[in-house]
Amino acid sequence: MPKIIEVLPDSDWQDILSIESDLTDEEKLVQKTAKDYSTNKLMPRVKDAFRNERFDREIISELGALGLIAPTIPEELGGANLNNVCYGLIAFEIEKVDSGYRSAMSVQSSLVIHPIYEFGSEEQKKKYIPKLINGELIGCFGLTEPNHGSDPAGMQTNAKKVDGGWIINGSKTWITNSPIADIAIVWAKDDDCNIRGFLLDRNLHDFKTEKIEGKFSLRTSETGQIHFDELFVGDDFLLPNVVGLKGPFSCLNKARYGISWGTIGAAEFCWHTARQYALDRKQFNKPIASNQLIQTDLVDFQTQITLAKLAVLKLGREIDKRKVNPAAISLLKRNNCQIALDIARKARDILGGNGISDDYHIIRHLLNLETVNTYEGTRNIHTLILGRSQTGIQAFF
Ligand code: TGC
Ligand code: FAD
Repeated sequence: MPKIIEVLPDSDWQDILSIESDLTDEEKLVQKTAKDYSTNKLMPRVKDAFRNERFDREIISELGALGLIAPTIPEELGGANLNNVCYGLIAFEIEKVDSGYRSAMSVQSSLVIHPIYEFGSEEQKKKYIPKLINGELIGCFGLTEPNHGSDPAGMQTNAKKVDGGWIINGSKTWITNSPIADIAIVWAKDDDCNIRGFLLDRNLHDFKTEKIEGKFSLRTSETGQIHFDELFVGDDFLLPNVVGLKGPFSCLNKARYGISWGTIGAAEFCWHTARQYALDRKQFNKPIASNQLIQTDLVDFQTQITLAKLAVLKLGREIDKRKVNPAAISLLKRNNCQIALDIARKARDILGGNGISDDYHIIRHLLNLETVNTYEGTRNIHTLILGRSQTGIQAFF
């Protein structure tokens, strides 16, 4: 008689719902490539980079050489033609090391290459995408302004149509990679108040970027401002195939999806580290893991992470079918950022005093996740997007 249920061992605690078995061989291989790179090349650098508030530029070239940038782009433009689940698994493995490194990969893939691919001319695609994919060029995405963060519709950056091109005036702030970017995708309002996208090339366009110093979060990532003062941009540098906020928002769909995977990578690192610490650390003559209060936290971590991973895998499969309600992306961006932040916070407690030392990495994840919960739409904004989606009533203003 065959057994009705095969009983699996407790050694499967890390993947208690066998989520890995739902991945294809190709997806497993991509995940392994990203994991090996992150473990062997990113982890040894991260402590020093975070302490010194430094992004190592060559990381983009290394990611490019391994095919880990914009993996969903077709081969003729230099991409690996992989699915969105592969993209998510890459974000998961990189953010297990550091959210700042995942940010660099996300911005390059979803916010720079994706808009050129979706909205650019054939010339723009051929000229820029292969070099962005192999990491020869680095890009940034300018939507947020000093007076317009959650509400980009109010942006003040203006693009005035003139003979042969456009004159751009204004400024952007909190822009990942702007100080080191060769290319900037910039969103500006034309004289009819329509939002237009521009591809600016540092070799041809004199835009100024200024690094924002003193961040206590995402310190391995360069963040800066961008200033445009009567900047002339030829017609060839307009992204011709989109008008309106759906341009930047459709890029954000892809990036927010990546964040939903990445934050679970950071949370998983904190969970595994806290579990091992709780097994090794003895107080009152026994491992702290033998206390019910500590086990409750570890089980809550396991539950939240398992459910979040399952959900984001389902979301990836839906995106691969090219059918998704953006509110579903908001649901997981909002949920997964919050649970990762909560897990990092509690995991830090489990490590006691050591929890605040960067030798154990949890405090760095906790500080990083403060940014991840804010950028690409704050928790409040995703709450209001979801509230509008289920009631039909917008409550932004
Ligand atoms: P709303 O009226 O809702 O929409 C205006 C137009 O946009 C379309 N749309 C979307 N299209 C595709 N995907 C989506 N998710 C879309 N959401 C809206 C919509 O259909 C409409 O199109 P049309 O043709 O009718 O004009 O616009 P609203 O002004 O009411 O928007 C409200 C709100 C709050 C949802 C929106 O402003 C918002 O999402 N705010 C958050 C801002 C944000 O996320 N900023 C992110 C900046 S980039 C960043 O943080 C990068 S960090 C990178 C890193 O380091 O990893
Ligand atoms: P605000 O919009 O001023 O919000 C402040 C607070 O008010 C938040 O808690 C918000 O939830 C709340 N709030 C606002 N409106 C409402 C409302 N209607 N109802 C309830 N609560 C509300 N942007 C880019 O364009 N490109 C980038 O590459 C980029 N990288 C970033 C990197 C870092 C490290 C950081 C910190 C930010 C980055 N951003 C980037 C900007 C980011 O997207 C914005 O910070 C974010 O969208 C929030 O905007 P804000 O900071 O202006 O906050």
